[in-house]
Amino acid sequence: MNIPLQRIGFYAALSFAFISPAIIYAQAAQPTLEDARKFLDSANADLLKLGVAAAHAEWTAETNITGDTEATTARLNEEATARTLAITAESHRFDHLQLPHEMRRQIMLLQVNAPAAPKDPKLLAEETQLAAQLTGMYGKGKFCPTPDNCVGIDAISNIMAHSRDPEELTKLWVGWHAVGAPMRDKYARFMDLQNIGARELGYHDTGELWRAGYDMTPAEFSTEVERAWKQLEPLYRELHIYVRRRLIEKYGKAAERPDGLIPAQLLGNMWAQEWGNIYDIVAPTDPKLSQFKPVDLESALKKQIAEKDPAAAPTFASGVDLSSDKGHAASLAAGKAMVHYGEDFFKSLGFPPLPATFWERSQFVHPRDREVVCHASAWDVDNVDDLRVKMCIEVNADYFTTVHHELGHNFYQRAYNKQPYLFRNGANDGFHEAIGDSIALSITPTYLKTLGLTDSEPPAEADIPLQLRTALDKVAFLPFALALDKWRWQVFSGQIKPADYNKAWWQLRAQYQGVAPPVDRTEADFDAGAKNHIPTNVPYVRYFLARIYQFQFYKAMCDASGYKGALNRCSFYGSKAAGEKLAHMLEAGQSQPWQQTLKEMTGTDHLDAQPMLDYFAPLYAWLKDQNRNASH
Ligand code: X8Z
Ligand code: ZN
Repeated sequence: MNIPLQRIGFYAALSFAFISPAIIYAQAAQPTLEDARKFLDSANADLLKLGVAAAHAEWTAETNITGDTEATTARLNEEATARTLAITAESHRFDHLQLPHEMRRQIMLLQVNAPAAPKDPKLLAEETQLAAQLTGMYGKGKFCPTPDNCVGIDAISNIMAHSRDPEELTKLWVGWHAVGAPMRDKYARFMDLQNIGARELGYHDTGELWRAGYDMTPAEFSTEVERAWKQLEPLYRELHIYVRRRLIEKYGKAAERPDGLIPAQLLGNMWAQEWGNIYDIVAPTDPKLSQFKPVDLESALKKQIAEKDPAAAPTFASGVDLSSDKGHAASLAAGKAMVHYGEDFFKSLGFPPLPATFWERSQFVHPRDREVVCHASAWDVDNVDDLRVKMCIEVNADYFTTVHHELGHNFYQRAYNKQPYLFRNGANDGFHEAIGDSIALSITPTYLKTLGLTDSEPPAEADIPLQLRTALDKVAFLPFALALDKWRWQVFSGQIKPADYNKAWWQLRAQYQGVAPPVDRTEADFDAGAKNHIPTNVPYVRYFLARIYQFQFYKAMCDASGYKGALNRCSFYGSKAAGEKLAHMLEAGQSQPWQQTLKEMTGTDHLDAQPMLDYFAPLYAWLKDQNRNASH
């Protein structure tokens, strides 16, 4: 769903409705409480109904990219957006009416979640077509080293995670980034059209509209984000200095730049957003620490899945053609087995199992016969219980986390399904992104031992290797998320012009992340377009918030479970008390300001990096020590 703000990584149905003539007629007179009630009842009912229709089209398009599915999605979104805009405009009738706070909140949410799209039907149609095209272009993106050998982003990501050949990494990086270039002009126009819509809604630009959805002013929100980053930046800096040095030790000149930046292709991930895949390169060398290796989750999962499920076993056997019927069935069984680990965690907290339809309707692996959007997402197609994931699962550590992440969305969606439609959403979008991750933080060695995925439970001295492995994913991500949306906010505000898209992209990535592209880039490239959330127009600062919230939630659930030790060793698996706490937060949806929901969950009413800093405190001290010693 490509309607700005409504289009989120997991599926949330569109907000739109039509206004009944009776209500329009009533407009002439001073509206009453009864008018407002009728308006909201009708809005909630219509939004739900039309949202479901749009969701079916969107699901079909993303699991089968063709010109036809793309056109149908664009048309449905166009219709949906037009109606959403109409109902949003209509809601202003009640701006000055005294209303019970629940009704006032629904109206407020309608207004701040309005789509950034022009009223002019021609321009609106153009915008929705561009949105669908850009999504399709990314989904179909491939790198073809030779004409008969093309690879998609999942296969490339797999190679980048494991390859230690700088030339191969550069080739893959450059090859994939070519998907961005053809998007550039379409993207520039798409941004202009959204801004026309945002201005019609009374905002300076779409970035400001996006930042208006946090129960505070857009300016206050920017200040909050900056404050949290300042809390965490010193930790990131130490990590960056340490990792850069170890990469230079490994790769020599290929990793060493005089400007102190790290070449982005060397960090184990196409966007250098999470660095856990290069743990082996940066692992502590001190034998007291190096003897404790974090669990090799990929091998452990493959072994256990093959043992438990004979149907999945051929996935890991050599010589099995995974595109054969047998091979494909095995991949599917392995994908489902991965999802069962995640479901099992939620069940252990007291949540009911996923519905049977989840297992029938989800896309767990890449289908053999068509193009699909592989980027993981979680859906609730009927906004009640038609939960699904859409992924191209492979058995590895990254997907193990992603499975928990996506199920976090699904369990949230189901938990708030008793709320009025306008409240069926995360407390804010950062909450939605944080739920599954806060569960995945419980994947400790103790938990893995419970599951039989490891037989050793390392001692306290092993915390540094493990913390480093976790920080490479969790901490390294923060400035990436920030740079991405700073870029987009500046594009929306006009501070970055299309002629400077790429220059500004790399300036921000250098400034926040301290990374550089492997080869010189020009304005013939459009590197932002090679990251899913740019062409699919999904706001990204939500993931920055989520990285921080997840430690707040995790600590709250650890406390509820009665756990007393060091935070990073806590697993609340099996704790009904933690589950109750979580369920209470999820059920509230967006029915109250997120600050209140957070306070009920954690005792704090603001984004707070402290639990994350506490979690990584031993690592921070260790990194400073390493960096100090190295500079002597
Ligand atoms: O897009 C996602 C999820 C779906 S909401 C798979 N994530 C971000 C990304 O991949 O860039 C999760 C972490 C950050
Ligand atoms: Zn997500």
